[in-house]
Amino acid sequence: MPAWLILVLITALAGCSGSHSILDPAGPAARDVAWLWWAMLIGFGLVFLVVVALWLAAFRPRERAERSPGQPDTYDVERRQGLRWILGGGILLPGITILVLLAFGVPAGQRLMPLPLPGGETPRLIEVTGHQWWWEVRYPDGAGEVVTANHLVMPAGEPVDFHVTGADVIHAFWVPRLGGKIDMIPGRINRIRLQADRPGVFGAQCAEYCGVQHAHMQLHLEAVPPEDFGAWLAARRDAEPESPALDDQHASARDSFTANCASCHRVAGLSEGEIGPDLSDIGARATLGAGTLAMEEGAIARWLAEHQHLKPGNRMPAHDHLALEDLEALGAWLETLRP
Ligand code: HEC
Ligand SMILES: [Cu+2]
Repeated sequence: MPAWLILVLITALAGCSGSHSILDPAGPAARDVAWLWWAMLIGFGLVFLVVVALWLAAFRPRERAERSPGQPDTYDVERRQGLRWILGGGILLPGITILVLLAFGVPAGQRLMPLPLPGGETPRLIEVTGHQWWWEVRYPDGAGEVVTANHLVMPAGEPVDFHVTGADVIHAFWVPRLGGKIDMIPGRINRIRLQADRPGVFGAQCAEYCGVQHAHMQLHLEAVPPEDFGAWLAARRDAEPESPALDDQHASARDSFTANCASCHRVAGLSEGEIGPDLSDIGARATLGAGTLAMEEGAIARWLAEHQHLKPGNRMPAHDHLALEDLEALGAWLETLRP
């Protein structure tokens, strides 16, 4: 094989792995979808080759037999043959193909549906709401609801039901390696069941164009061992709203938050704003701005100062009226918010 061809193949196949690839399934539903994809690729590849072969054959110059008396008109014979090709290749073959696809596709779709489990138990429920341009994630739980944003943690090795909706326009919830996708429609709750075989981090992305920052609407999804999941949830449910021993700088940053930010953002025990993401555990998140920035020291301050450049048009107003030091202090205090 020539070197360039190997290079092209490697480059093309590189798209098949990675955090957003349906060809690298990590759960039962996604595995069905991947199988269906390969079956369709191979099946339709063969159909394509046959059609091209027939098409080339149709161009082949043919000798026309002279019509001799008593024999049927060659025109009639050819017409009857042509009709057979149309009925066979145009109606029968697609009909069979569609039936075969349905035989595989319907069970695959069934797996994504939140049907009753054989044991009668109900899977854990996670509610996800799409906003322009961020994800709200809620864990309804008898012991008290936990809310977070742009970061979804789920137990691995067991089915989880997702109830999704949209707050403003239509978004779509898609975790390529686990299965999906499903529309998030305002005023309506759609349901999908996903399962991660093993712990890991999986990319998720809004899959329905929802405005200028649609591309910056990523969700960091993490599957953890079930016992860690319980601890993750409990830490957030029972989080102390605030450490009483705030130093002066953090205390004044908190006051600035109450004055400038609290109307839009919730911080458990401090504010109840609902227009922007819940910030109660912002210091423990993986990203900022729905995947726009990686979380690291100083990242929140950078987001506060530059978010309209990093994610132009996002629904948080610029805070140009606050001094850079104030934004830095706000960022430093927000980084301490972790369970
Ligand atoms: C008018 C409402 C509004 C106000 C006021 C507001 N924000 Fe926001 N904020 C938002 C919205 C909406 C987003 C989501 C932006 C996006 O990612 O598209 C956001 C995002 C954020 C994020 C990133 C959150 C995440 O999950 O990645 C931080 C941090 C933040 N805001 C902090 C602040 C601070 C600090 C203030 C006060 C100085 C403030 N916000 C004032 C609406 C607001
Ligand atoms: Cu979108």
